[in-house]
Amino acid sequence: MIMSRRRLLLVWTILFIIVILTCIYLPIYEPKVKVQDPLVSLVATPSRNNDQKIYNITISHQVSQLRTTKTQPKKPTTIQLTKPTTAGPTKPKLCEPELLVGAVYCNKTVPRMQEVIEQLSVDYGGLTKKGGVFKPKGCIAKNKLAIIIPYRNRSEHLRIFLRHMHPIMQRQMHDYRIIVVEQAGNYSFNRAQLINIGFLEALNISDFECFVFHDVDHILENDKNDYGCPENPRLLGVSVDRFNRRFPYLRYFGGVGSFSKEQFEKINGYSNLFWGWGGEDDDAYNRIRGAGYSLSRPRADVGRYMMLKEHHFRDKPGGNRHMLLKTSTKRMYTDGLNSVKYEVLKKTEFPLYTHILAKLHEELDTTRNATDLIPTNAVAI
Ligand code: NGS
Repeated sequence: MIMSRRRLLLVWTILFIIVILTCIYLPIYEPKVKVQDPLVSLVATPSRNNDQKIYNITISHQVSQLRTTKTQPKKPTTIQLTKPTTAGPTKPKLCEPELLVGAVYCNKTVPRMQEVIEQLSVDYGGLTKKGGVFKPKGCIAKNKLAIIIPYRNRSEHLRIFLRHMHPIMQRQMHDYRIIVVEQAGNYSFNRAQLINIGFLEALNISDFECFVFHDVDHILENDKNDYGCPENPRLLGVSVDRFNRRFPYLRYFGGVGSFSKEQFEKINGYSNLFWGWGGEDDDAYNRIRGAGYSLSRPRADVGRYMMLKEHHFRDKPGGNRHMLLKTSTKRMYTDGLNSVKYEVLKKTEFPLYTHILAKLHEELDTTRNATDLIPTNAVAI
């Protein structure tokens, strides 16, 4: 079929217009950009702003659907519970000392107090708090313990004692305080009154439940000798080098003794009448038995102590001590904790111990005379 000339011209014109329009339209055409990843789906539509291309980003509805399906909750992991608990948060356990070694080395060299402080005080990264206080962390100590030291003029012994005893008490995991009760003046020493004062003053500080009355010259040789509350009053030092490791006599209660608060109150503490050396511990033994207690003791290899000898001056023996021992149980409810008279002259919390300086009532000494002054008559042992 032959096309007329007119028709042919019309076709060419239309084709020409299409070509022209295509040429105009192509430069301004930009395709829609699709950005997609497994979790996010965006559609970015370009728009023109002078020479810049701006993409209007639309988050498609499918995205949230996609996310929803991707974050479907997983099947929970099963956690095995030993027992369903009905109570609140679990309580910390009772302390169980796990670092005890048994026999320990006794360092008898005399340190400077500052050296001991730098070794043990919290101020220098140690565990002992001001006042000679320690409390275990992360567990509950069985009891609150006061270690009372009747004291006068034994600075060298005290430094050795503190260096040695703090780490042991901390390994035994006691909640404790070391209290040094010093007799003021230079009248005859009265160990028993200082013990009574230590007990009463300790209870003014805190609600202690156990008490160890400790001569400062006794150095423990076995850290398994427990200083906690005893079931019966307890003699802790049973094997002392000074006695050639032999138990001196059946009624012996010297050196280191331990009581619960109730036990000590029940015997009304120690007698106040023993001035000078000796007898007060024998009297305490009579009270313990008189109150119906039996005396407990650790095994000899555990209750082992070394007694420091150097720098040791013994007071003159008390003149009436043997007489007094005949009336121990008669006096015990009127002479003791309930009759002690004293004044606290000073109370100081030093880094490694609490210090109580006490003035005793010397007129209560029934054997009082001019020769009772020390140290002129002190005997070195
Ligand atoms: C006795 C004393 C006790 C003393 C014991 C050991 O003779 O007080 O020796 O003393 N009794 C009397 O004097 C009535 S010691 O060698 O450890 O100084 O505890």
